[in-house]
Amino acid sequence: MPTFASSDQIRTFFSRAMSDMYRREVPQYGTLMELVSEVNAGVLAHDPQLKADLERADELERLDLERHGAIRLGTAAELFTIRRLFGVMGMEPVGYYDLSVAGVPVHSTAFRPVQDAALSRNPFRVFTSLLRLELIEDADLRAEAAAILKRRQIFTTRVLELIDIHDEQGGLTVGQAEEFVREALETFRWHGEATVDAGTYRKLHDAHRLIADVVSFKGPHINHLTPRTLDIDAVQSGMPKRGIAAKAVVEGPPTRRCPILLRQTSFKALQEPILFRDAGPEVAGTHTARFGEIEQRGIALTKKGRTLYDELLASVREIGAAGSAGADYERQLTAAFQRFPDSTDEIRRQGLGFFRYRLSGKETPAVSGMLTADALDRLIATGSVVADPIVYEDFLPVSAAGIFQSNLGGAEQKSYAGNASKAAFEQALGATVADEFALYAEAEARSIAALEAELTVREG
Ligand code: OOG
Ligand code: NI
Repeated sequence: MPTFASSDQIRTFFSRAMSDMYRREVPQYGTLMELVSEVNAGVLAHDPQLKADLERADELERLDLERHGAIRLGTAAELFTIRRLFGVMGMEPVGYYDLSVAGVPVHSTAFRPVQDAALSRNPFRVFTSLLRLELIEDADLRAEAAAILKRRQIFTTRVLELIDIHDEQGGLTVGQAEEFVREALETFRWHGEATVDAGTYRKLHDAHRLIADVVSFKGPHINHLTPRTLDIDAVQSGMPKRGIAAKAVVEGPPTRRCPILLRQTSFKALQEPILFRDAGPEVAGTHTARFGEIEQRGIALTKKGRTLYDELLASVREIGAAGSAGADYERQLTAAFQRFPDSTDEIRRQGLGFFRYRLSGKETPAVSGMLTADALDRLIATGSVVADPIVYEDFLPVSAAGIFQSNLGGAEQKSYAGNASKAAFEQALGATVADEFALYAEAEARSIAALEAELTVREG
């Protein structure tokens, strides 16, 4: 039996290789990474309690590794194979995001690890969108775009072989894993030459900038990578000082003592030189797609918590207006979120967030039988049990729309009749997407079961 590289290892090789490649391709991403590590180091130095909490929750080590990226695919077949490719690295499709309601002709999922241990080793995720050609109004253009996409092969022959080998053998050796990562990287690299002529690019671009981005190139270039920060406001205000043009507002909830879900901001996509393949001499042009982003993650919310979040956010900002928020947006957002409890204890008591429970080690509690909610509350009150917030590992559709919009040129506000099509997406994917709420609920339930078992052992 050969020894296989673990999927966590392969994911870590891959996320490092992607980060190195993107840093070379987009130097401003390197500058952003430096800013984020300075801010994170500063926060940890001033907040020993937070440092201890992160250490205990197994999050400190993953902090510097932590990032997500995003790609946009053109066809169902590409989505199907990308699922198999990410599967080699232990990344599974979680969640369904319909962005058509916000004027972006795609629907998406996030490929990410789902097991607790895998998440704490390396939570690398890729927000993956599939272009919805059926939303192009012009039938001729729709057919032309489909024909162009049909001709391309975004995967190397060798990566396809290695995916098959992985699935047949049940793993890859370290040597195969290294080769797999090198070959997989080819799919995500930037290509400075468009596969279409300038006229076709223009037509696609006029239908929607995003359509030109997906259809005109050889592959789905990674369009951003996102490190995690402990203080997104500090990074947001630090960006201009380093010559980085930051997006106007931070997406997601406002600044709070107790972070919930996900806050994100980005720097504007760069205008990059490209070459068109015209008959005759090559024609120079530019393309705007690639950017950098930062995120701050907080506690995962239950359905009840998420409903409250959605309601408060919608009271300030309609989804159609994402990205065009006014100057006093932040003040209004903070005011609206007064209604969302700002302590972990209150969030837990009201059933708004997910937690992992563990013994504090301070004293031995006396409990027998089932660990009811009341018994758990008493153990927490007496300090025997601690509730650690579970980190939100997913994305937010309104925020994602805001990030898309700010990088497509804020002025563009097309709208498509909202029509989520999860079934069509899953059919293309060749699998169902996992329900993120169920994953958090299971993680919480596992911690309670473990606690129950531990208490029983002590009793016995
Ligand atoms: C994806 C934008 C969404 C996020 O973090 O919500 C996103 C894209 O522009 O392809 O990255
Ligand atoms: Ni992102």
